[in-house]
Amino acid sequence: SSLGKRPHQITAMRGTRKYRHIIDTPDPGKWELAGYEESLPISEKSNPITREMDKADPNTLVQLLRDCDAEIFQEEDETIINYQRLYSESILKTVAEIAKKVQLIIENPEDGLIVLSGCGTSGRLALLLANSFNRLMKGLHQSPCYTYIIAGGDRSVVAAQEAPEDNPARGQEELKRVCEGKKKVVFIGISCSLSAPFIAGQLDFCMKNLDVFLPVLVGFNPVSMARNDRIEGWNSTFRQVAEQMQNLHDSQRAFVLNPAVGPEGLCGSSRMKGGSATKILLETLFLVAHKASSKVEVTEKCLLEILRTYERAHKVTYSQSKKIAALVKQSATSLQKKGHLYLLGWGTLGLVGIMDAVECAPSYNADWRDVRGFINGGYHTLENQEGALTSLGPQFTISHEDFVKSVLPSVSETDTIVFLFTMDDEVTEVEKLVELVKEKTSNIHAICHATAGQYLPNSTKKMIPNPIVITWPILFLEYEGAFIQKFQRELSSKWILDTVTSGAHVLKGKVYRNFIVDFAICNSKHFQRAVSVLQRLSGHPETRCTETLLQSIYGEQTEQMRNTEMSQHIRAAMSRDKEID
Ligand code: S6P
Repeated sequence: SSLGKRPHQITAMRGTRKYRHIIDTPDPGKWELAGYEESLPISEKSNPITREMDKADPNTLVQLLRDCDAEIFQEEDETIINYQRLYSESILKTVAEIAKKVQLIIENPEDGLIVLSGCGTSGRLALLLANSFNRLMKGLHQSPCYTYIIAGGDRSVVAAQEAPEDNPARGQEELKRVCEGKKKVVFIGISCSLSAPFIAGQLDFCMKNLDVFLPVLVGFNPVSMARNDRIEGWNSTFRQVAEQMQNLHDSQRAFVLNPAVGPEGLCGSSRMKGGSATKILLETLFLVAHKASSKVEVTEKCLLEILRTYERAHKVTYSQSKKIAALVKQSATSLQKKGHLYLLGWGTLGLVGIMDAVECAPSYNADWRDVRGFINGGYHTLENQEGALTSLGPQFTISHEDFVKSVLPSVSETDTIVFLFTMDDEVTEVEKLVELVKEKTSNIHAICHATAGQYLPNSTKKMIPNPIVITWPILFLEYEGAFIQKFQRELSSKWILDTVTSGAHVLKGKVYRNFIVDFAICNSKHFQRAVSVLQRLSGHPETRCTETLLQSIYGEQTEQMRNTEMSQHIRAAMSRDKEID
């Protein structure tokens, strides 16, 4: 019945839009209606847009994911459930309030620290953002005051380690370690799905030490949808922690920053929209905090100006949809033929490539060698705290030299290589590497960012026949302008690569409707997701689906294992290679 009312609701909603949008933001999705997959948080719902993506061709796939990404910028619709969204007043107000607290740290860097923490993609983004803003500070001759924590340590930056996110005690230990001796700490805990125990532990610790810590929770579900199952070895659930945080919100002793951005295009894949929204939200927040410290008042207008540049980036990026689709197709062909996809990036775009590559293993049960990312200068350019990790094994080799030495000799015509760079990088270096790769495969692609007036040299064009060249307008802004431009390029590359890696796996047959049906169960979130996917596909109740999953993990011994801890199920699942397919 509520569906029947949709046309009116859409008209009403159009009338209430507050901002002139840069992209055509979609009308509210069916997922916003009461009753749509009611028991699931937004981050785990299946997006109605991509319901039939498993049957889509590359062009359609790109359009569908483009529309899902556009939901990030959609406004709240008071006629439906009233989720707060990126542009909602409540969110803008919270961003401004947190920015003021961050500003205090920026102005007193000796005693203070801003800590960004996350698991998986959220942890990699913590590294990327902390480094960006430290660089911004150094450029202003200020002492850098950002740092990051990633569950599992730096090795998780370049290789997926999904298990450490289940450990709240480790989260606390890490937090205590990085904050030692600091008098004021703004702690930003990122958990897109409001679920990671590692982050719950840290927020809990902050709330017990409010004299030093200001905890901020960033994610994309309402608090009432935060995960509520027992955390092993811990006495509260994520939801309880989030509720406590919410209670401290009004007195500004803690903040929850959680706009809804809609379900992921691929069910539960929070690396995609969740990751992009994290980047948009936090970069905006820190940028205004830095502006404020140079005496520019933080106003809603100033926040909106920055947010709009990201909305513009969406439009600019997806104006290349045809070429992106060609890259999706080529990458899928490589993966289908048991070939590889290699992403060779310069500067922070190298990290964006690594981020996308690393997630293919846990997301699609892919081999870590299937999709790999490399960065010029390796760990030196990555600027991670623990320095070079190359000695840990081949999975940890990430420089272009490593690629040339240990991967290139076996590259063949079945492999696809993507170069990721900006026209401000040393294009001659790019050409040198293309020259080497060309001897092995003709499947050479590029994502290249230019500023209006910059053109790719003819010599490069000859080597890379059909590059995706994204030309950005010149931003006549003060010092921060250059950073905004860099952030846009990173996000644009992320959007393209998310689409390429996800699209390629969809075409490879890893997805049924928009459910990933072949993924590795490496943590409790994956276990629950597996049960929930089984439920939605079979229509059977939760208990029966849990039973089926346990059977597929333990085979004969299911009976004895039924009452053991979740961590045991995960260990057992990880020692098998087949889970729910
Ligand atoms: C999701 C990705 C994961 C998540 C990680 C943290 O696509 O595979 O690595 O980033 O599980 O998730 P969250 O919801 O706590 O940010």
